[in-house]
Amino acid sequence: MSEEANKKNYSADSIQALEGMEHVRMRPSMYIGDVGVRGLHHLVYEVVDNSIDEAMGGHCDTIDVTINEDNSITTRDNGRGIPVDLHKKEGVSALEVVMTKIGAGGKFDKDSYKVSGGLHGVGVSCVNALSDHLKATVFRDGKIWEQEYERGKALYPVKSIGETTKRGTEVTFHPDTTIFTQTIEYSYETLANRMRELSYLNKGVTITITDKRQKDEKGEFVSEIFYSDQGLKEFVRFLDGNREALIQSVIAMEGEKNGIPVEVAMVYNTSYTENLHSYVNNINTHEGGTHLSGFRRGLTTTLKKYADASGMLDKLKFEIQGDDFREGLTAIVSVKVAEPQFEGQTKTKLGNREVSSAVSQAVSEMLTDYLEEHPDDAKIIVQKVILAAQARHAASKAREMVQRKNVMSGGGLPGKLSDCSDQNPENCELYLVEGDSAGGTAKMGRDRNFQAILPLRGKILNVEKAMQHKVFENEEIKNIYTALGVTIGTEEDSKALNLEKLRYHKIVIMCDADVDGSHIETLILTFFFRYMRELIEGGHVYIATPPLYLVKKGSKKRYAWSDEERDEIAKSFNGSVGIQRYKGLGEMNAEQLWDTTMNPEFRTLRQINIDNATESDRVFSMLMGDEVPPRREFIEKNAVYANIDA
Ligand code: 0RA
Repeated sequence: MSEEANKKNYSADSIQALEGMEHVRMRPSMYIGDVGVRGLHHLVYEVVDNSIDEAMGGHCDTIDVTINEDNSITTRDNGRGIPVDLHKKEGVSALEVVMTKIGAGGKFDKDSYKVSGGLHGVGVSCVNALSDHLKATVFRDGKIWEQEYERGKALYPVKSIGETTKRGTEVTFHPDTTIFTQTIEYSYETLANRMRELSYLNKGVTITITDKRQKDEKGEFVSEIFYSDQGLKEFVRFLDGNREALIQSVIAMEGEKNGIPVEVAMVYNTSYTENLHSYVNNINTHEGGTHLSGFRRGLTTTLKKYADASGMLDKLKFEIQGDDFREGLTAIVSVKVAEPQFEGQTKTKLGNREVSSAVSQAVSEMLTDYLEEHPDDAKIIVQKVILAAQARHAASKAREMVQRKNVMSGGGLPGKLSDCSDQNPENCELYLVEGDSAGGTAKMGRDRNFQAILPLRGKILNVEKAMQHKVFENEEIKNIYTALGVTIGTEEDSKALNLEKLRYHKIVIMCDADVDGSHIETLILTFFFRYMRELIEGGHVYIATPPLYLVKKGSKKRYAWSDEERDEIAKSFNGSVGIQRYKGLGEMNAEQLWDTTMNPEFRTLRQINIDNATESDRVFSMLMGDEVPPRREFIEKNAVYANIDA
C-alpha cells in the first residue's frame, strides 16, 4: 500500500477515535489543507461543492454566493434542500446529522460523483466545525426550516419558521477567528475566479457572486454573474483569448467512455507554449495524472497516424516526438470519477488507472472525426507539428549545453554568481537581482553564509513569445539553470525539471519598486511559470519587497512600504521630517538593503503560489502577449502579480 493510502486509513480511524467535530477543530489542516488564506477560501468551495453536486444531479441550476460585510459567507442554491426529516439512527433531524457529524457528509444516495480524499469533499460539517457561527436554512416541502450552530454545536433543534414555495439550501457561516488566526478577509478575486471556473465546468448553472464589502461606481455591490452554455468549449476560448488562433474552431467532445464521463476541448494557437489543464470532479489536478496521460497518448497516436498517412512527413529526417504535437496547444480535460485516488505532493494527481484509456479513446475518436471533416485545419496542424519538431531539433543542442554544463561537477557555475558558503540547499537562498549595480550592493549587504547573488542584466527574455531553443540559448536563463543546479528534459517531456540537485530552497526575485521593476519581476515569474513550475509549486519562489520611503528626523529613521505607512510614521515623528523616496534598489547602500530587504529578521518575502493555475496561465498570456490594451487595463487595476500571489 502506498504511503498516501496509509495516511488516509490512519486518519479515517483516528477520526472515529476522537470525536469527529472536535478532531476537525484540533487538526483543521488535515481536513482543509491549512488555516491560512487557502484554507479560508476552501470553506466556501466546500459548501458550494454541495450545491454543484445538486446541479450535477439535475436538481439545481442557480447558486448565489455572497461575501457579507463581516466576512461571513452566504451561499444559496435552488436544489432539493437538505432533508429535515428524522434520521432514524441518530434520532435527530437529518439536517442536524449532515451539519454536525463528520463523514455523514452529503448525500445518502450513491448516484452522484462525490469527491473524496485530498482536497474537497470533507463535508459541510467541517465548515460548521470551523465557524464560530453558522446558520442553515432549508426550503423544502413548502416550509422554511432553520438551525444555528456555534463551533459545530447546534444551538437548538431544527425548527420550522414559515412557509414557502421555494426549494433549496442557504448556509451562512462566519469563520472562527481562533482557528483562522492569520486572516478571515476573503478575496473577491479568488472566489470570483473559482466561481467562473465552476460555471465553465458545469454548463447551464448560473453562479452569482456578490461582495457586500465593496460598491461600484453606480453605488451597487460589486457582483458578477457566471453562466456558460457550452462549457469547456467556451472555457478554452476564454483561456486562449489573448493568443492568436492557428485554426478557428475549438475541437471538442463530451461523452462517456467505460462509464466515465469525459469532456475535452482544445485549440491550437500560434505560440510555442503548451497549456494543458485537467480537472477531476471539478478539482484542478495541477500535477496531472492518468487522465492527462490518456489525453496525451490519444492526441499523439491520432495525429501521428494522420500525419504519416498524409505523406507530409516523408521528407523529415528525424522522428516526431510527443511534445511536438502539443506546441501551441491549449486544452482542457475534465473527467468525473466515482472514487478518485489522489496522489502526488499536493494530492492533485489522479491515480486511477482505468481513466487513462477512457480519455485516450475519447480523444482519438474526437480527433479522428475532426481531422477527416476539416482537412484544411488538419494540414495547418501537421505543418505546425513539423515546425515544432524542427525547432526542437535545433533546441536540443542548446538544451544539451545547459545540461552538460550542469552535470559537470565543480567549475560549472556562472561567473556572475556570488555563491554562499553553506552547502546545505535547505539553508540557502539565491537572490536574482535586477541589474549589475544593485547586484553589487546586494553582494556587499548579504550574509554570505547562506545568501547567494545572481545579477540579471536588464530585461530577461519574454519566454511567452520565444521558441524553446531561444530560451535555452539565452545567457541570463542559462545562468539561472546553472546557478540553481537543476537539469531538464525527459523522453516524454522536454521541459520536465529534475529538482534533486536544486542548490537553493529559496529563490528570491529582487527588483526595483517601480513600473520597470515590476515588469522585470513579471518576466522572471513568467519564465518560472512556464519552465520551472515545479519550483513555484514547491513553494521555493519569493519576491523581495524593498521599501518605498525612508522617513528621517534627526537621528530617528524608519522605512515605509506604502504611502499610508509613510504618513503615519511622519505623524508619529512630530514636526518636520525628511522623506526620501527610493526609486530603485540602487539608491540604497548595502547596509540599508540588508536591513530592509534581505535580513530574514525584518524583511517581508512574498511567497508565490499557484492558487489557480488556469487563471495564472491566462494572466501570463495576457501580460506577456501582443495586445497592449488588456495588459494596461490589468496592470492599472491590479498589482501585476495580484492573481498569482497568495
Ligand atoms: C443530503 C442529502 C440530499 C441533499 C443534500 C444533503 C444537500 C446538501 C447541500 C448543501 C448545500 N446545498 C445542498 N443541497 C442538498 C439529498 C436530498 C433528497 O434526497 O431529497
